[in-house]
Amino acid sequence: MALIYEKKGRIATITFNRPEAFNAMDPTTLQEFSASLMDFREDADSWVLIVTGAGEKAFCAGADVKSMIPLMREWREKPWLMPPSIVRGMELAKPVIGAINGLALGGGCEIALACDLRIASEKASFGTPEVKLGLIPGWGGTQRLPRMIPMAKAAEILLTGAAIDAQEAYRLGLVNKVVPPAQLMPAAQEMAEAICKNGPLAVRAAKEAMIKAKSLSLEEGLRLEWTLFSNLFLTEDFKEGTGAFVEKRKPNFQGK
Ligand code: CO8
Repeated sequence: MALIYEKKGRIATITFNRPEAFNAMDPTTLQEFSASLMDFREDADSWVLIVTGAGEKAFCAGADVKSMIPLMREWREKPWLMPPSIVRGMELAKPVIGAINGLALGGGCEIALACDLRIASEKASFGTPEVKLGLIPGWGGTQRLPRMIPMAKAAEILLTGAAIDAQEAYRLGLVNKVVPPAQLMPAAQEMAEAICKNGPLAVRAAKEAMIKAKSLSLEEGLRLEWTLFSNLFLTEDFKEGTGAFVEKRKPNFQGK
């Protein structure tokens, strides 16, 4: 299996599983990735997604240069052949945690950047080597990176194609924490569980407000926040959360 998609309680996990090719994304993996994202999006019982790679060497070395890149070239001339864009698939209301276990290069780095939170193994590294292939990132790298780290560092990564290690990524604020390899999945799980304790509709509203803030004026953003805030008063989760606080018990959120 090029990709493993599992669900346990409220947490779903996608694992890129082509260790023989540094978990590079071939057409099958891309299709399975898109299908898993769509399933997670529609599944009312799955609240948080963790994305990781099999083994300790690679999270994902990007698009498979041998099988995927030629196909992408074909799609350029026949855009109707394009599968659902992974970028579109990752525009999820629900939170996504990247558990970056090793090399995250090209499209792999871009998938990591599209996650809301990133936990890196000490063995992780991040880079956009597309320029070495005569390409540029096509899954959001040129757009997300300069919005996430200082422009000079983004330019260094995007223009030289050289990767940065996990500690440098942490220093730049690109990852939330760096942990030893054995601690990676437990740390991602712990973060996912912490999120799952909260009202899921509130978590999604917070994510929406936060992401949209980047392309709105402060005035527009404050109005959006007020609309999302006001809408949450109408939810069962709001009644449950406030009721549980007053009754000094744990809330039992249903996402309604
Ligand atoms: N594609 C295909 N095969 C790969 C890839 C890849 N991206 N990465 C590694 N492999 C394969 C190698 O071909 C090799 O296979 P084989 O043993 O059959 O020859 C095997 O993995 C081991 O690789 P190396 O021998 O090169 O091992 P090293 O330890 O020397 O190096 C690296 C590992 C650093 C991962 C190196 O292989 C490398 O640089 N790989 C290419 C990484 C890269 O350039 N990624 C960017 C690809 S382009 C991209 O992602 C664009 C995304 C945007 C698309 C937008 C579409 C809409």
